[in-house]
Amino acid sequence: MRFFVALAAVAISSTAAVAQAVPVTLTEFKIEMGRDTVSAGTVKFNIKNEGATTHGFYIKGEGANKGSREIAAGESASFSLALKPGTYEVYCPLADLSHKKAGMSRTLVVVAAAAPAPTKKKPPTSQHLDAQRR
Ligand SMILES: [Cu+2]
Repeated sequence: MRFFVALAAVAISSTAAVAQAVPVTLTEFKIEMGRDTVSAGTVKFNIKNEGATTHGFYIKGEGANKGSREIAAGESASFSLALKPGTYEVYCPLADLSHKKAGMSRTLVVVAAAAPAPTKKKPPTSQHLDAQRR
């Protein structure tokens, strides 16, 4: 019986863990994001460089510290990472941060994921059982 309960819990948590996709477009010298607020959990950044020069995408904050490879003009890259609630800085790390200073900098806000619905039923206490028998 316990085995089945554990399986059900795994099924529920994997459904909830669907990665959220954030489309990102890089140009001179701007970062555009399809959304700038996401829920905590795994976030996948799909990055396209629509500019005329090489750019990159970096995210920093709340312990996260990760970036894409350098993305040549016209090319795309993507990466995923788990984010907890908080405020993150995203920017282009290239050219000694001169792209960032020129405007390739944004803020990404991660909000707490909605609390999962309670799934566990309290087992009836012996008192309840006694009451039902009467
Ligand atoms: Cu850049």
